[in-house]
Amino acid sequence: MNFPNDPFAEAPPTMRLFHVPGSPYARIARMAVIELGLEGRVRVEETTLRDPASALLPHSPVGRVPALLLDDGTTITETTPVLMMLDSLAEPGRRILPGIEAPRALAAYGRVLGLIDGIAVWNRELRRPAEERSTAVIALETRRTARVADALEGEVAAGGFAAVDAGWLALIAAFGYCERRHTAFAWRQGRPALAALFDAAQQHPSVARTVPPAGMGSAAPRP
Ligand SMILES: N[C@@H](CCC(=O)N[C@@H](CS)C(=O)NCC(=O)O)C(=O)O
Repeated sequence: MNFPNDPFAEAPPTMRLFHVPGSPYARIARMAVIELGLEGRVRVEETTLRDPASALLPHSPVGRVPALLLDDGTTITETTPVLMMLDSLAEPGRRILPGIEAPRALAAYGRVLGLIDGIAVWNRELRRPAEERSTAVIALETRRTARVADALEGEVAAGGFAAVDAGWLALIAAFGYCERRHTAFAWRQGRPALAALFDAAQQHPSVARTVPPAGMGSAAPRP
């Protein structure tokens, strides 16, 4: 909210949200910045990963995105703590993380995060040279992913994920990643409700403005 004569009203954003365009986790945080109306306060900044010269490393030894660098030099890592911090900057009515008073929404969010974790492991395995891939890991994550996606199909068909909250953002980020960067998973097959929700969401500004680039790519810079 801006007040008359507020000296900070026009100040450039000072907090920095590190991301890479292909990351589904970072996309959740980027969408949250837009949904929460925080673009004037948080600068979304592309970084490199698995790179000793990454601009992120001086702020976070973990070297993963999303990472939110606060004005006092504190760096928040991991998607959920980042969302907690972003929520704290927004007007209460706009918050996106479900609280303990909404256990079903919280469960839904956690389930989608678990899905993304599975897809990330599966995708990482596929990016390894063929002779180094573990068929057991791929099989495990393929089964996990299908199982969770089937559960989500049922929930969406029953009217779930109707509100734009953390679970919704994570759901769109998860299947947006599958659509563009993990095409090994034919997630639409047999999941019409999920596909319809995903397609309708593409018009949403926070979704349309954060579509990941196509291709599996690599997080590391070229040597
Ligand atoms: N549990 C983390 C996962 C974040 C994550 O794995 N991000 C990936 C990009 S999708 C990353 O930064 N990878 C860099 C690396 O593995 O070194 C979260 O919830 O934010």
